Amino acid sequence: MMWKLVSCTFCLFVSSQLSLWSVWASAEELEGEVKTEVLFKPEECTQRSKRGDLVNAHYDGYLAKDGSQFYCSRSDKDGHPQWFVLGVGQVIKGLDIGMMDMCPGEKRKITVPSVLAFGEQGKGPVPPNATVVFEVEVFSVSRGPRSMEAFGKMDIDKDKSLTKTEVKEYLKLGYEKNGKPRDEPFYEKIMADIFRKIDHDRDGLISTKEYNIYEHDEL
Ligand SMILES: [Ca+2]
Ligand SMILES: [Ca+2]
Repeated sequence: MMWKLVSCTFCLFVSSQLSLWSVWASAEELEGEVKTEVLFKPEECTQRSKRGDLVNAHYDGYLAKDGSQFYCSRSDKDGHPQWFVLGVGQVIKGLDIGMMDMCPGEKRKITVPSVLAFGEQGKGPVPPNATVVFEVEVFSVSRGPRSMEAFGKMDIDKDKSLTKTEVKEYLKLGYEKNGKPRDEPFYEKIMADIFRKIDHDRDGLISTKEYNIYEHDEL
């Protein structure tokens, strides 16, 4: 099948997740099954992704009907892999489901029916009622950006709020521990993304309340 590039600028991420939250949540009630096919699985699997994990991944999106490509994170946003919290509606429902239980380094092909993707309306280059296919590659899986255990580790001065420096140090440690230290701009991009999503009152700090928004979830 010919994978034709249509657009790489289309962004799946929900910039204001809260307003669309109910849309994703209601999709749960509808019929539709996500199909996953493992394309590559590393021999060693240190950490499997689960709900609430911070995941770093590339994914390319295609329309199932003709294979045309509508999204590619490899060329969008300077080619940086995407960061998101798995299982909480930061990506389309089908990816939240289809990306569970993945190892760092694993690649999957995930087929998502429209009810768990862009629905009856479609979005941007995705037409109404379209089944979509994602080719996903996971780079890292970090446990519990939303676990209070992780919060405690990040909160170096124990004042129950996280500064950018505290979060950055935590991320750096994670990358260095995995033998993959990154440069400063890399961390800055991640920080901007994390604070945009979590620091709802925009005071430059992550409070326990902002952090713990998903506390009812099984983390
Ligand atoms: Ca602190
Ligand atoms: Ca805040």
